[in-house]
Amino acid sequence: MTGLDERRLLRFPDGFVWGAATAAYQIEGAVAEDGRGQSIWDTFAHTDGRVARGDTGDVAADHYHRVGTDIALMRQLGLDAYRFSVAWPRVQPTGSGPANVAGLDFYVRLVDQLIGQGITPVLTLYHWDLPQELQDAGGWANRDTADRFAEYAALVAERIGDRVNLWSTLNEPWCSAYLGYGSGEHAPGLQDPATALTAAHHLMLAHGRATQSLRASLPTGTNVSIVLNLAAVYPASDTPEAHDAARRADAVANRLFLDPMLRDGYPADLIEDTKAITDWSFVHPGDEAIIGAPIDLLGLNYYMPAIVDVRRPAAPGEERNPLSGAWPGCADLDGVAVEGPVTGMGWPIDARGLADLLHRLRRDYPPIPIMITENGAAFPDKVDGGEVRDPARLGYLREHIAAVHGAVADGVDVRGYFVWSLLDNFEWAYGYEQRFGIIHVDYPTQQRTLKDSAHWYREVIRANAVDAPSGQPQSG
Ligand code: IFM
Repeated sequence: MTGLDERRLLRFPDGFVWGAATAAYQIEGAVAEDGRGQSIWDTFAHTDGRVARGDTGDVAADHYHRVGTDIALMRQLGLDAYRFSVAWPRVQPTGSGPANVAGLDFYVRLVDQLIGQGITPVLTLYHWDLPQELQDAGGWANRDTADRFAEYAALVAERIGDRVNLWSTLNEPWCSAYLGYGSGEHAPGLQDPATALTAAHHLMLAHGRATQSLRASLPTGTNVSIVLNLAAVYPASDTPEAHDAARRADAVANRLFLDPMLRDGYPADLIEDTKAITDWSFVHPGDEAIIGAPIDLLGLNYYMPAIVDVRRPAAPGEERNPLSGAWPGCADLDGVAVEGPVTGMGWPIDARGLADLLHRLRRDYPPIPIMITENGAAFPDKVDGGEVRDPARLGYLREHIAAVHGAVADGVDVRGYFVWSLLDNFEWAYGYEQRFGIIHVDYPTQQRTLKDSAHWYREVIRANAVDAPSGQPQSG
């Protein structure tokens, strides 16, 4: 049953944008074509033991060669907008110098075809595929990378700035900095909390510098944004210690990114909490003003909540795990598992975190339009008789879209929602084992099959409404 339950419709405001998102390395393949250079993810994926089963993005969903098919599918779904990322090593194979015309032209064709089909292109400049040469010079631990990024942004803007109205600088700098340089789960695979914080600052500086260079190159009225995966952090109990643990985790996961951009520089408590690992001398006078260059919209990616506490022995039946190096300065804190449903990634399913984050952004920060730029879930889907039954994903999407509706009804300025992801794809260190798509990809044949969730999402888009999860009152 993939239609909407007409008795339970929660309608969105006119003009609400419905989309789907992908990222270059996760879907494109064609890693050696048209002059593309090597990225840190090519290196990482080809290093033994880094990615499950030795999977790589060499072919992925072969989107580079199947753009026409994929845009036809987007059209079939009725998408208003498509969020994609540009691969930096296609545009600048070594991370600096003039544009590689053949590589950049792939995105020109993509954008033109999208527009031709009435689908609004939403462009992200950096979704983790740093040119390898820049990594060889230190990657995001090297301040110069921020300047290289601003130059790259200008090259893309000069070529397609007249056709794309919504630009994001970075996707999830949390992941680039903390998974890349803290826990080492992502490329380049380093494990050092001080370097992770350094990288986080240089990424934010890169965002600020790129925002400046985009403003100089893009037509007036073009929207510039960043995409953050904010964490919905909750204390495991009502003790002062658990509340303090949540404050600290919130500082590294959220306020480090939000405050210099939307308020007045890095939070004092964050600097105090992390003084044992860094003196923050990587922040130069004037940096925070650059990071605070005005943006037009904030992209929010949400998947799951995080429950934290100070380290203590687990109670009977309680599951605790030390917070990984992905939370710099939090080595003495635990993540606490809560009972309840989880996705194929083992991620808890709880849309409350999304609603709380949206309300919190409105409460704690100056007014800014928000777009849900990613939300979705991986489950082990199978094609059966030409169909893919994915009720768990459909339920996840329904619950989260309803949470967005609730926030909109409460006056939070949310302009749109993008499902992650359009297609099954290369899920980073998990390889192809985890399927996030609403469209199934059979990798050996590259056959695409719309899952039930895709059929349902088409109805959501058509109705500009979601059917409320059962048990939730209809609110109009
Ligand atoms: O696949 C990723 C995406 O690249 C960034 N956000 C989270 C997704 C699911 O892990």
